[in-house]
Amino acid sequence: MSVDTPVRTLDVTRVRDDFPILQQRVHGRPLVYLDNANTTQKPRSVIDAIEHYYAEDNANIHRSTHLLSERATRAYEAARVRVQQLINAPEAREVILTRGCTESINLVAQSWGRANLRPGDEVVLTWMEHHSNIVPWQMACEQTGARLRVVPITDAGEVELEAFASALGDRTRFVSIIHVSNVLGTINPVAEMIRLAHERGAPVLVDAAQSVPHLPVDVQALDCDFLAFSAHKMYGPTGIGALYGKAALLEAMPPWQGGGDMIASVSFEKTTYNTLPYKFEAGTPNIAGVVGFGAAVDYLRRFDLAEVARHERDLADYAVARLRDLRGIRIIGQPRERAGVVSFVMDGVHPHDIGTILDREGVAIRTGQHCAQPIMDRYGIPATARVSFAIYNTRDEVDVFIHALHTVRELFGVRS
Ligand code: 7TS
Repeated sequence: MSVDTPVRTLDVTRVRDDFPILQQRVHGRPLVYLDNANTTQKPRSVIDAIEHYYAEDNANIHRSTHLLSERATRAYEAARVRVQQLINAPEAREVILTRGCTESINLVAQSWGRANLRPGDEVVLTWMEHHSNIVPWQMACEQTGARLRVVPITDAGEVELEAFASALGDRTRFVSIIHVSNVLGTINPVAEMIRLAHERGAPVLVDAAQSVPHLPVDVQALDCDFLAFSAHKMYGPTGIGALYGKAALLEAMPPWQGGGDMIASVSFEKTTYNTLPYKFEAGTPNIAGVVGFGAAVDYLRRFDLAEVARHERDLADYAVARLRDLRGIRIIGQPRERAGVVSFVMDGVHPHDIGTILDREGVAIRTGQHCAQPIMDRYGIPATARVSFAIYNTRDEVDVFIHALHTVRELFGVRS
């Protein structure tokens, strides 16, 4: 599909037909898939694009002169342009294709971080980061003598701008913040946070793993310096993702992995590096994954992302309202700006037991710490149960989920 295909209105029944996996039953029940923050399902167009690539075009890219290699290279670079257009990056060379959000953040921490952080410098994060936006910075801090500065969150699960501003100071060298929390659902005011960080001269990375698939994200409007996200959370394949970076910053950064394709010339005395974006793409990449990523971007761009965001917010609000009707449920986080993510705990029942029983009812959710242990510590809980919505979910599915929670309560003898 061309990226110029007109935007289609969100007709969820039709959308569901695009996803073969949703048509099945699990444990004899229709599948209700509410684990989309973990990974989303894949539409037929993405599955077909990957199959077509292997059946028709498979070859290595950027290397050979034969036709298949030309086609593979074209498909790979066309996907980069689709990603560029999705996030409104000024140039395609500012989009580095990586293994995913985690690798994108590690790239910045190891390349920018090791080159620029000095003893005593501070890297500012929030308390609601995913481990993949904590640990890479801890590693860079260990290597350079810099340290983390963590902005607290409120009971509602929000970052207050005053708290954020007061964490910024003369020692702030870098800011790395989550756009949408994968646990609390909070949409952070990142544009304002970026403005405040820039006033201090600190570049900002936005962890957009949970925002790019669910709301309009425009890197020029945000003025972020880096943006990291994964294809598999936006209807694309696993093991692929992107890092956007402003060209001037990327140009100044050293490569972080060496190997084929990232060089201009190599001798035992001296190696010179390739231009952007290839400087950061060492070795044969996941070409089929990138092709699938491009198809996923095409799929997403068929819709008005503001409408998608409203749909998923509606499902979250509906789930919150229905959960509030149940006694013994505590919802973790009540942010005013919320995406389609709701975490909760139930008195007397461990989240893992909730997950197991819901699975028997055909309802797939995630339970545990969601790779965000500091949030669990913040709320004094070991784990949560979490529902997270995507474009194909419905209010009827929320009803099935709530009904299944009644089964959990009955099995555990929790009084209604
Ligand atoms: N950042 C955020 C905000 C995330 O939610 C995740 C994954 C990542 C980074 C890492 O993405 P990856 O594709 O590189 O692994 N979040 C989740 C989740 O909520 N449940 O499972 C994975």
